[in-house]
Amino acid sequence: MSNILVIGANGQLGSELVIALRNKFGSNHVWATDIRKPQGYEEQFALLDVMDAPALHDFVQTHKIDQIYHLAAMLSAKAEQQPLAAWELNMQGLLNVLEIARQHPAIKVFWPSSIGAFGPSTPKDNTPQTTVMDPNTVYGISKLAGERWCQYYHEKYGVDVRSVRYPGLIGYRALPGGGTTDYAVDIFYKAIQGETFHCFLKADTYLPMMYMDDAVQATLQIMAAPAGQIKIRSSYNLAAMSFSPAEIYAGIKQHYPDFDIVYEPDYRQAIADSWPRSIDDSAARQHWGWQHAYGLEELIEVMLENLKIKLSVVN
Ligand code: AKB
Repeated sequence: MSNILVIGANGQLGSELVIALRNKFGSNHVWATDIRKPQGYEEQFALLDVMDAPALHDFVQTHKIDQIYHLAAMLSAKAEQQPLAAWELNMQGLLNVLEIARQHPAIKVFWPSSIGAFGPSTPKDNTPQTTVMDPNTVYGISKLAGERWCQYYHEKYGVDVRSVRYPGLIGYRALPGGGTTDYAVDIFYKAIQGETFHCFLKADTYLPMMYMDDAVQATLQIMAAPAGQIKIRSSYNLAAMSFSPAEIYAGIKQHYPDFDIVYEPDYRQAIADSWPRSIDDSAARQHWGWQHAYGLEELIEVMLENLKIKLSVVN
């Protein structure tokens, strides 16, 4: 039985992935770690900073860890405000994890890349797995460099590292923080709370997106696949749907006819404009059987249903 370490477990993806990993492997085999304690009681939680390499090393040895999900990172919009801090966290954190995996060959690593690794010269529609990548955000540069490091550690040292390029992730359990695609989560809160939504992207800005359950399934699936099926050791394109603010607004408005939106694009528009509109993820589908379950309609249904419950509990 595996012993699993999730780094950055309090984040939007981490808080959902920990639940899924515990369902699969048993609670006492999954350590959730972060630099702050989560709200409420949490079993098998430890404070751990990925930047503290000796502490990370001790933790891995003490708990006989053989799978690491390294999710701690600064996202695209926030990273533009603190470029050097973002570079330090996003790069050194990954290198610390890869180094531990190099020293402990039994450890399998998951590390998320992103559509942010693409850039303005990348073909925007049905973006191929292998193509021009010229990211012009700090986040994107760190993701592209991270992909190269993953492939390097795999080829030079045999590290079993696996990665996907997530699109924007949308879930109801935890809020995202500091991303360019975060609007697509926030819009649901505003609709349910009866407020006008101020959208920081233009109405027609198409971006690749994914419901959180699909993202979690993809993560479990790529990590469970036999090593021979993982033919790409930088990072796999991954897709489910693409939509614009105008489209998701129209879908939500069918449930909340009085819901209003105003478009107030800010610096995040340039980030979104540098990213693909849609992604070709056929390699992930062929190599390890990836399939998504949620499109825009299903996403809207499941988000509204669950957020209504969540917000009525909170209020
Ligand atoms: C962001 O918007 O920064 C992230 C991402 C697409 O990687 N959600």
